[in-house]
Amino acid sequence: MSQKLVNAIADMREKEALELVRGMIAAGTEPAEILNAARKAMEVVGQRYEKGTYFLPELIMAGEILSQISEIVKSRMTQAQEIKRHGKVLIGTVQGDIHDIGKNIVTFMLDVNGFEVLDLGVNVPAEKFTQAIQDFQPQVVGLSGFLTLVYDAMKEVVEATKKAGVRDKVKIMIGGGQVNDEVRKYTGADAYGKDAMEAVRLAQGWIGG
Ligand code: B12
Repeated sequence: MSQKLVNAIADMREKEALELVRGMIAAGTEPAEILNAARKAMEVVGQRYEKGTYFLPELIMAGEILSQISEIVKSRMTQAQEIKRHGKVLIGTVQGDIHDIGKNIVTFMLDVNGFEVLDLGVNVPAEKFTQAIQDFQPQVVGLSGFLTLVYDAMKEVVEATKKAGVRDKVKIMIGGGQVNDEVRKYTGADAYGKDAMEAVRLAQGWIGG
């Protein structure tokens, strides 16, 4: 079932992919398994893009299919359980970058795992993060970025929190694309997470819950 879903997404068969997701949910499949299949499909899409068999329209289409899948999964999950909130996480894709599929999955997983999440969207300048830290008062800030070009923008956010005097009030985690521990050191963030579950574990470690 999961492999069928991976193929349907990777081959851009939107209607079939969404029907498969609905069927899997009805059959009681774990949301994590569905999201994992979606992630695998995005890897295939990325490889095809790198090989030159897919182009930007396919990337956009894949993004739209994935957003719809996460909407379906999310609506079923929130129906099924009353969520207790443990703490606040502020998240956004840093300035210069418009990739948001990975961030949206992280937001979704934090949300269903009991965190109140404020998502600032994409292409978010450093000042917008610091302003939101003051207004929303999160314990954790998540910075997403898929372009290697935007590591400087991540570093700028960390620097801006120091200038605004709020660096010691928040833990900062980064993730997306090729982000690794070297990037974390470069940016001055507290941790990096390779996927959405890691983001949840980090937030749980810092906030509890
Ligand atoms: C879909 C996609 C797009 C879509 C984005 C749609 C959208 N709404 O997001 C569109 C078509 C818009 C796009 C545009 C571009 N893209 Co693009 N895109 C991709 C693609 C195929 C998939 C990325 C994705 O969403 N993956 C799915 C998610 C689920 O991946 P994931 O990494 O598993 O996500 C997890 C982790 O990253 C982590 N995570 C994410 N954020 C965070 C945050 C925190 C705090 C934590 C802890 C964890 C975390 O959790 C996620 C969930 O588990 C990649 C190729 C690839 N193989 O990755 C290229 C890719 C990222 N794009 C690339 C490029 C170059 C571009 C463009 C510049 C192309 C162009 N010439 O215009 C533009 C960028 C414009 C801009 N300023 O941002 C390059 C980047 C190269 C580089 N090293 O910088 C890639 C790698 C493709 C390539 N090989 O060339 N793209």
